[in-house]
Amino acid sequence: MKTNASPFDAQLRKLNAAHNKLVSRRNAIDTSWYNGVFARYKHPVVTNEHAPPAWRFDLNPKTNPFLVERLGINCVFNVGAIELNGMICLMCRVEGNDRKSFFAVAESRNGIDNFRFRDYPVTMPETDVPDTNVYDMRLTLHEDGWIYGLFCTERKDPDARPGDESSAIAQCGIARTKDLVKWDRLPDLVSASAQQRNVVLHPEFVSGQYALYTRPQDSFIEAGKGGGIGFATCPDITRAVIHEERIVDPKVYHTIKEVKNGAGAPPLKTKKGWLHIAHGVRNTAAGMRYVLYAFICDPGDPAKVIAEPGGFFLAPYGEERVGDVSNVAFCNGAVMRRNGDVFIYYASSDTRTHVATTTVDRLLDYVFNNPADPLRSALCVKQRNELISRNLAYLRKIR
Ligand code: M1P
Repeated sequence: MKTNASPFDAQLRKLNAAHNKLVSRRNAIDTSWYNGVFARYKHPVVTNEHAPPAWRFDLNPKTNPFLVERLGINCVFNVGAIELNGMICLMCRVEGNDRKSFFAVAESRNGIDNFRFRDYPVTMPETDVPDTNVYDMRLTLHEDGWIYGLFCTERKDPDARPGDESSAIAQCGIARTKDLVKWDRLPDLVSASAQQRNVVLHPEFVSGQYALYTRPQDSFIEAGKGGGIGFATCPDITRAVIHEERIVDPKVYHTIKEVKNGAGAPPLKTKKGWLHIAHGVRNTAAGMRYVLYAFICDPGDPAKVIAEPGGFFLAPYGEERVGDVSNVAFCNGAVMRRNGDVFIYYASSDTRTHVATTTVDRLLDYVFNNPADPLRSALCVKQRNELISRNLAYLRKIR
């Protein structure tokens, strides 16, 4: 049938149809993957293409006769996550074509597909020192009743030499809300560390204080001396000052976290302890490789690691390996439902966001029963031989 639609209208219809199709698409478990710990899914849950056309195009033919994309979206990754009013809400790091990131909430009822952005991104108030870039928010529903968003605020290094347009200072921004819409910005975290990224607020008071997992760093990229996931407390989150940052999970030579590591999602409260999904980084000839790993802290002492399986929990797989920053898996948000289902949101290669689903029982089995890294090849062979011997003996017995 012939229509009289203008090229503008026809193109806009195409854009809207493609967007609707994408945000309504069902997701399904990727059955090509199995490790008994978590399920992967066929499709990412949020991508740059999930951004509504109204965020990218001027939709008025008078002011945009060629329907040109005015403000492109490059990628959507590193999401905080929370369950609110029956919806799984992701606090997305949305990066425009101009490289600046901002926050926007995408929500879904089942946590696996049909994520839709709210009409507007988050308007995050600034402190007296404007942020150049903000990213990687961790959402913590704290027992004080507020939802906190701790994120990285990045600004140009005031001491950068003339001509150096790359040196930056990363610090921890803090804001709080009740609804993810209206935010109160609090002063940035004050610590002795030159750089501070990947700071996570613990959901409960510890000895009457707010408790933070930190990542003290000497320089923007390298962890430098010491390094690892730190732990610190402060009495007042509205003027958060920390002094000692005790390293609770250090970086370790020749492991998946030998260059640096960082806390990920706020820890999940389980009957056996505080469960963490963190990230570890090692160097390779092709650049840094970021993977996720897991550990659990004492139920009564969230600064004491009681079990940590060796190796990675989740690494980039298939197409996840390639993106703006390839070979990166990164997690800063997970949701545990009342029934024990766990949704782990992770980004691949600083480009798109995926979900991995599991249950708290499987995660506890993983952290307590998968062996620790013995740190030397000979001991790794011994560890594997013991597994094989047990298996062969078992198989002989049941045949
Ligand atoms: O590019 C990989 C990640 O690099 C940084 O993480 P970290 O501070 O541990 O090095 C962050 O910029 C993160 O956003 C990014 O995904």
